[in-house]
Amino acid sequence: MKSRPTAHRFAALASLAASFCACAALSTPAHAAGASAITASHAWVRWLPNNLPAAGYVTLTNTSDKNIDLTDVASPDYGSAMLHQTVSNGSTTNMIMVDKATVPAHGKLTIAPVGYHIMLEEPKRKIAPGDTVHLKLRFSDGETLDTPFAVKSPATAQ
Ligand SMILES: [Cu+2]
Repeated sequence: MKSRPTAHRFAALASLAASFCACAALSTPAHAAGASAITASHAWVRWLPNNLPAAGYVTLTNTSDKNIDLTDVASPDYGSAMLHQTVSNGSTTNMIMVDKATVPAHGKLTIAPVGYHIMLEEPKRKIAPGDTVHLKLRFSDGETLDTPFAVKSPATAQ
């Protein structure tokens, strides 16, 4: 994950996020061949105007009998892609950077509004609702999923 905390709207969390991200960057993903245990569905991006960060959402299904972590996200369409989690502390809601999210064995991880999201910043081209962007999702078993995400405006997104 590429850390660009200064570009983030929630600057108060930047130093915390940066320290989390440094740990994640040091871990080297293993590369293993084999059948794909993870499948992605309902992949979409909530686009926002005025260069505000976009958010990627996806449902990940694990057909294996072991927990598998989503450990990294990258995109040819954005300069920065980070896994974030929305957390509520009583009356306030913030988001923090996380270095992994677990897809349980024979289960699903739903990356959806209110829970996790993939924060997307620094678009490398003009991206608008109706476009398709690609995210590379890397997992703890060495698998990488190159996944198309449908770009939607907030008005049409569910
Ligand atoms: Cu975020």
